[in-house]
Amino acid sequence: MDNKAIANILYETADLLEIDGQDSFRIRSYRNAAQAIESHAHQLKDIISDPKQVLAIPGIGKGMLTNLQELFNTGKLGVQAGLLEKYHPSMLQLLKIQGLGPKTIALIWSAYQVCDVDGLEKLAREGKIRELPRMGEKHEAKLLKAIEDYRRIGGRFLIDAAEIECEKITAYVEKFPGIEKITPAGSLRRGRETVGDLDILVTGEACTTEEGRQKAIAYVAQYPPLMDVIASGDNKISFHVRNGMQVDVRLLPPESFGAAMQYFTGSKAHNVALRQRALKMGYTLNEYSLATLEDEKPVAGKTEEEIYDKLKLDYIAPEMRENLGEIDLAQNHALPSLITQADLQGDVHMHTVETDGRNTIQEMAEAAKARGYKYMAITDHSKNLAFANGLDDKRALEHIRRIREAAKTIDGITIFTGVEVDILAEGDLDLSDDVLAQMDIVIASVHSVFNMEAPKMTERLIKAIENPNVSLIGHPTGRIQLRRDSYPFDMHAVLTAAAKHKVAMELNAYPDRLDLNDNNLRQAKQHGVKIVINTDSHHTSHMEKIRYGVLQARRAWLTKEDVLNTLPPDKFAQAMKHAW
Ligand code: DGT
Ligand code: CA
Ligand code: CA
Ligand code: ZN
Repeated sequence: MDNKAIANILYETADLLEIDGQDSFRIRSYRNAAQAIESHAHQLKDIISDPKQVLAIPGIGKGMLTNLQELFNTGKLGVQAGLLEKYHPSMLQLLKIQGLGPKTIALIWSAYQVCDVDGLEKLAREGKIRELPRMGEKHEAKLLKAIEDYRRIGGRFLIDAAEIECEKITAYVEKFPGIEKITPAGSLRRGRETVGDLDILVTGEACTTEEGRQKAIAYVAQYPPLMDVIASGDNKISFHVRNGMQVDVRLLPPESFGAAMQYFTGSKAHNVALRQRALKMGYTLNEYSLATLEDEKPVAGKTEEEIYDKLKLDYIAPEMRENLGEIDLAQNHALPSLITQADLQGDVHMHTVETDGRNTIQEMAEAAKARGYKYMAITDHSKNLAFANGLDDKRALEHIRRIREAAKTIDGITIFTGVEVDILAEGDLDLSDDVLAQMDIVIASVHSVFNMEAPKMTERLIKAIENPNVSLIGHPTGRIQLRRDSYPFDMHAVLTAAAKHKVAMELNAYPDRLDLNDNNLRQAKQHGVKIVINTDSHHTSHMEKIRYGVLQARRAWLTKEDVLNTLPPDKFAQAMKHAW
């Protein structure tokens, strides 16, 4: 059990306690502990035998220590198990519906014993929600709208959540004897920003006979977080895990593994185009092999590479397989050389304890250096973000002085001074120009007043771009995945202005944001606008999220040349002053 898994159990317990109407102090203690463990530098499993070390973690007291010891000794948390027995696990699903809190869920449960989305919708349509205390027709209508939204985007998961689930299942399945390889396919392998269901492919000696596969499937069916089996067949099992995610596990003999990887990675559109090409060349292509049409003799199937090769195509990276022209490029040996994580030389959007971050300048710099970066930047918030304790002119100047001081004490990495300055409603910036002029990097972002007509929002963004101190626009569309849409604006006009003034656009790699997204990035490239991939880290542990940004950049076919933070430090610094 790693820290993330433990944190998830504690978060879930807190939600359940809240549904159960327990006192807020107790609930908070679980959330605080979850947060502390999630961001703790050491794995709890390595220190659990030493209570002193565990108690030294802020937010963990004696009671929580007992819980954690129980968790490690028995693999279960009694409190959580008890609550899950009392309430159905699908209640946790209801928490994902906008505006539906644990108190209301508990109220509905006590009145109607309903704890799933379908049941809830039925109650609302029958006018039964309005009859509850403190509820009315308005609440009921709002709930129906929220259920509708939930169904539209719900059921999809952020890429990091899908990845974590995939890792957990992999760790479980690989313990089965005779299983040699377990790989994600589907949208997760293509790096899509959200994932509908998980497709996991498994191969090895155990998958070569019907009997072996049945045994392996029976083992998968015992996966502890499994909630219900949707379907189970000769070489496949589909099930739900507790958070509602569907997982399809398929078992293939080694000679078919490449064909299955190709088929189940998709996308569907890419597969259809590829199969048509195969047919024209006298082959059939399915999840078992590429075979001749005439006598169905397999000519490829063990690896994806040999399939593409037999179809006279260069190997196409999974992120490009969306049938957007990649097959033609592969035929003409003209595929772009996609950016990789190793190309990145720095991460330049980071917050510290000075505003709403959790680590100091030194800690962030050391962490960036440990990742092998040549440079990084500290870019704390400006005063408009009062809840984040944003900087005014005076504090901003003091802060850059501190950043310069810190830079003197750390070798081997360039620390740029910077700020993430708010773009105010009229397009003015939240710090004075002569303060901004002293920064190496100025990220300008919208953090408030999202409800604006598109023309006004477009003007607002362009005004910020025209400020000569601005180096790049942070999370340019403002969307929060599965929660908040982009604010409306004219992307074409904004990108045109950005190209004219040589202001870069951020690809914010934080999985909830991924902003710009793959489509926007492609558009930015067409306009000649350069990209900076950043994590917007508020904690040293966030820096690894850079890879989700790289995946989106690859989905947009970006190369090293399109991304400014692949440049060496001096060239990058010039680029932040419009020299690119
Ligand atoms: P998702 O789960 O909605 O995020 O998206 P995918 O791409 O993972 O889609 P999924 O799970 O329905 O199917 C996995 C892959 O299997 C898909 O990318 C391509 C392949 N596939 C599924 N259905 C078909 C089909 O009808 N024809 C072909 N050629 N391939 C299919
Ligand atoms: Ca899928
Ligand atoms: Ca699937
Ligand atoms: Zn921001």
